[in-house]
Amino acid sequence: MTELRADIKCAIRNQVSQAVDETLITDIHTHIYPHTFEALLLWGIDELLTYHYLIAETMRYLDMGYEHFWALPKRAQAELVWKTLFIERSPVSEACRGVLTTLEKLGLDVSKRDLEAYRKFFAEQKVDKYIDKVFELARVKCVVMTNDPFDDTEIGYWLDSRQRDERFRAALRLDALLNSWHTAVPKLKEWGYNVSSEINSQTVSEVRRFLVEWLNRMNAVYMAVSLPPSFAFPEASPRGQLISECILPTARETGKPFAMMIGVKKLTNPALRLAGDSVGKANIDVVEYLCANYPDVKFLVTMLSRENQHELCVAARKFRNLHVFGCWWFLNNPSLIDEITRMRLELLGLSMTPQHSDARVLDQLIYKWAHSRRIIAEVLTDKYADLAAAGWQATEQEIRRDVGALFGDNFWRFVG
Ligand code: FIX
Ligand code: ZN
Repeated sequence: MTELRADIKCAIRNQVSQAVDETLITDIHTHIYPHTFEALLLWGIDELLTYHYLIAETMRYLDMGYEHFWALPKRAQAELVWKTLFIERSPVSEACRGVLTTLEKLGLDVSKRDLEAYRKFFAEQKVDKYIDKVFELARVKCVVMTNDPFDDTEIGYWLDSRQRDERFRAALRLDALLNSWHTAVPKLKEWGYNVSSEINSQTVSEVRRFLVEWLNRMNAVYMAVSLPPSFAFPEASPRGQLISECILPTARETGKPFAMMIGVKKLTNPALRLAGDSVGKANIDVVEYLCANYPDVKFLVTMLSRENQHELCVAARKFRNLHVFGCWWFLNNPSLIDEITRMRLELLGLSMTPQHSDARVLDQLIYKWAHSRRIIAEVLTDKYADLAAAGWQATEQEIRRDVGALFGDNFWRFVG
């Protein structure tokens, strides 16, 4: 194989960078909401600074009790994070860097390090126009939310038919149903579903009615759940029975994928609350079992452990009803996005969705996609340069086609 001339690689890099920068993205997993969901939509500098990733990083430096921190007003928490992670030390972590990228892309002077000036800018923003600005800066055309009918606040917005913004698509999140059945039962009963703790035929039928009714109410794109490293299936547990008798038949009946986000150890440090979750290697056999035994069900899968990534790619090579997505949470860092994206392109070609943002704060769309685009563009440049070195020159149109596939077309094609 001949060595590629530097000017050809440079031309490829320019074509790829332009395609990656200009292609509008479908962000297939986030925790953001339209402004009609009011306080559920988090945005602005104080929310950016109190992102749970940054709280975990801040508490590493403080002797302060966790409860003392949580008792502080949001602004005081943000000021403490700012002082600890940005002023007293250089903000080199990915989550810190993300705040700076966001401020810079919004046109604020990061060199001034002036938190009050940044607060003034956000205070001047009108939320509906600001959403437009963020989507435009992030070049995101659509996000899929995380929508939990078991959340006492969120359910009200759905029953009140508040979802009006087509840029925000719904995903029916089922952690309460599947991972906390004993708390789900009384709520389902209160809502008029004739269930009992025993998962008998009546309960199965009523849970399936609940699923279909909420998939329809939300016009949800998929059903989703986060699962521990110990996730097993089949399993003689409420979760095992509910997946087997309710989720999978509903996925088959409606054609809606079942998204499994596997490997999260919930509340390893409960005092950190949302920031207290950790990671563990899961058993890929479970993913392979589900894909093999339910070939007519579509599975969206992301795994939290770096050690699961290679075997997940291999599993996806075996099962076309398995769509791999994202560099989730603790994997959403430049060094790991690079490693995982290269692995996926080398093993799966373009048949996957390389990234989602998991944004919890609206403005994070700006940095999470700016950072990921840069890495994905670099990896794609190398791959197209490898092709060119063998004499295969991808055209600009072909590059744009491929990038569109990675940034949403594959997802929508898989979802159907
Ligand atoms: O289960 C999930 O959707 C996780 O992404 C979240 O629980 C987690 O807190 C997060 O936001 C990670 O980025
Ligand atoms: Zn998430």
